[in-house]
Amino acid sequence: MTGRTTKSRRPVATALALMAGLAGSVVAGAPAAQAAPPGGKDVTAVLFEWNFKSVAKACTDRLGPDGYGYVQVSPPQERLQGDAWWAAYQPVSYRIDTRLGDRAAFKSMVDTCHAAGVKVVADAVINHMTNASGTGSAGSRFTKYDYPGTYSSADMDDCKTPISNYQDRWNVQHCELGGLADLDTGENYVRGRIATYLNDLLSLGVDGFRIDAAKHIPVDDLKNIKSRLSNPGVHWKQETLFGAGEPVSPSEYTATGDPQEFRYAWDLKRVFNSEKLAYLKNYGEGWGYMPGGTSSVFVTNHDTERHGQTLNYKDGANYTLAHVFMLAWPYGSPDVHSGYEFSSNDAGSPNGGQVKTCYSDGWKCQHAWPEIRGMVKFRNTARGASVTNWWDNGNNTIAFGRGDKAYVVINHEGSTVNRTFQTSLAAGTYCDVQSGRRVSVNGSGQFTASVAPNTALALHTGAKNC
Ligand code: ARE
Repeated sequence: MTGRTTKSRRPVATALALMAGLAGSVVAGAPAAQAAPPGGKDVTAVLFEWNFKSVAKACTDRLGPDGYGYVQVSPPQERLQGDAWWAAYQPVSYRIDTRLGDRAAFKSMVDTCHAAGVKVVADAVINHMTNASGTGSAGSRFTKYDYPGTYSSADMDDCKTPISNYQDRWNVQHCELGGLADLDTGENYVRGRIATYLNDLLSLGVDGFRIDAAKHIPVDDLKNIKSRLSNPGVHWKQETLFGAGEPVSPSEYTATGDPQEFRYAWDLKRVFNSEKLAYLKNYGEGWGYMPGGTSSVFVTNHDTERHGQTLNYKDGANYTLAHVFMLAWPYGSPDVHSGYEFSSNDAGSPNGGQVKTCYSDGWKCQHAWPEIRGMVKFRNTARGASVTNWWDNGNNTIAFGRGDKAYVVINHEGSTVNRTFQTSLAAGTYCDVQSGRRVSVNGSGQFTASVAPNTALALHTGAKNC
């Protein structure tokens, strides 16, 4: 694209109109500028099945410098043995010792990430234990329902059969998710034991949790557990899949923290694959989603990238541009999933979780993709600024500003768009963090640019020079 200053010689009336335009009327239906989770930098990089040593290096080399607020690590508690990624979701004990690293490696990672200005979210599997027997990743012998030193069969929930009816609250919250031994989180000992595990993680410096299978835990049980923490206000993101007509609603979980809004990711796939980006003008509460200020969002996660309900890394520009939109749009707190190539759904991460370098051994490093990482500081710079200056072509090219802080163009058409865009940015030269080229905004807040097919252009006041 070429950015050049257009000399505007317009009658006063138009200039006044332009001034109004400059003010950038807030776009009706767009979400209000959302509150951030603690710290003001609300983007989380989910380094899925990365070992802790590699996470620490990423914090120093990439996540801190790029402005990520959080890194999320895979479940650190003792798990089933074996490389399959889903072994992590079958706890054997709450000892921190897996293929990803032991307690010392975990603590070192937290300290290193903190030194890089990145907070740490731990994926916490507290709804259940295993659907197997054997020896765990830390050497603990166990059988289903009996986990010596952690739980006995007396601590398991009343229903010993798999969940069979998502229309039945009791079934969903007391039976076994996929046959996994369900903990009786209504019981005092279990609540205390879970709180002890989470407090142990907090003592190692953890700043937040992703509560796995949260909808299978009554919200009152989660409230009780959270009340027992050394930091009851800890960042608390909850995996709560929306289900039409289901009695357990994700919005119940705003009582304990940030529920994840899965519809955001499911609908993004549909819009980017087969509908019109122009429909995104009121994306968020305007589409019936939960309030953005307490919602966690993503383009994909480790389940949905395998099961097809969302876009995934195999979807090319649709996937990349969906991230550009998510990070530019003021709804929710975004997770950027960063995983690895997989040909089978069970395949565990390469090299035992060690990342020698991005883009090798199958590591995808989405968090480091230029189109994505450049939008993290865009988001941080635009925090608190509402959507302004929305424009679309009625189809798959959209553009919008974030007050006088930022402006983005997303061209999901098959042809180049070349036009003069109206922003609320101050005059000056900006770095397009998508292409690395300079763009000049004139005194009327306008710039002219060509944006190639399936690319974006993104300017913000924190990036003036490329
Ligand atoms: C499964 C079986 C085990 C078996 C294992 C290995 O349950 O018995 O031993 O496979 O063969 C992940 C995998 C599971 C795996 C599990 C444990 O995805 O296949 O177990 O690890 O190894 C529901 C829940 C939601 C859950 C999804 C998968 O509501 O919380 O199902 N997602 C989380 C994690 C998963 C993880 C688990 C939970 C378990 O993100 O990675 O499982 O810890 C409707 C409902 C949704 C429901 C959805 C699918 O849409 O509205 O709520 O999601 O159906 O059932």
